[in-house]
Amino acid sequence: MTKALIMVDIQNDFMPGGALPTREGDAIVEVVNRLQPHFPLVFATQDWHPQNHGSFASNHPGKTPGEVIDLGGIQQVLWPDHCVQETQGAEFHPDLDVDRIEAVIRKGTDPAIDSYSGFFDNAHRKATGLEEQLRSRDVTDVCVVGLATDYCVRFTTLDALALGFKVAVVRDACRGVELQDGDIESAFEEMRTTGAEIVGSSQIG
Ligand code: VGL
Ligand code: ZN
Repeated sequence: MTKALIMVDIQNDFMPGGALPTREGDAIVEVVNRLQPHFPLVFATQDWHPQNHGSFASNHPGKTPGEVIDLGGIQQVLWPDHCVQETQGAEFHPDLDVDRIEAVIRKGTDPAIDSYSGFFDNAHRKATGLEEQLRSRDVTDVCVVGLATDYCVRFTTLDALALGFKVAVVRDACRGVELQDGDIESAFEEMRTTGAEIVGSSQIG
């Protein structure tokens, strides 16, 4: 049995003041840094969009962030431009410890489809390589932390469960977008009823 920590999208644009902020997203950084030494393996995902990405409202004339469109046959929430490749907003938070990261999985690179999950695009057509990375190191248990609870943390967790990993999500090491009131709480509830254990950071180690 091997455990891995998966740090989801701990990037500047998801921090307060960023392009797509989560409330108090910066508060998770010290919690995540404290958790890292408790895991033999640490992975990170990075939202990494081209400027012409289909999830950006700016690429759909007349549309505004928060609206939902059909993008290649699936429902897509439109977002402000965020995590554009090679920009400062796409970089990890400057205080995040990155020295122990085994691999960074970049996602959302195809302009035609979004990728909330660290494992697959939103239509489950293409894998990112994270599953192979975990399997090749005999990982059986994953612990998910990061941003945003109601999007990328949620879909990464649901895919990890579907792939057969034992999954824990650290509540105080996650923050959400909360486009609608209650989105964060329903995300935790969905992850829990699907099979993830929702824990506090004090329960780790
Ligand atoms: C995310 C919305 C758009 C996330 C990424 O990291 O949760 N949310 N892109
Ligand atoms: Zn994105």
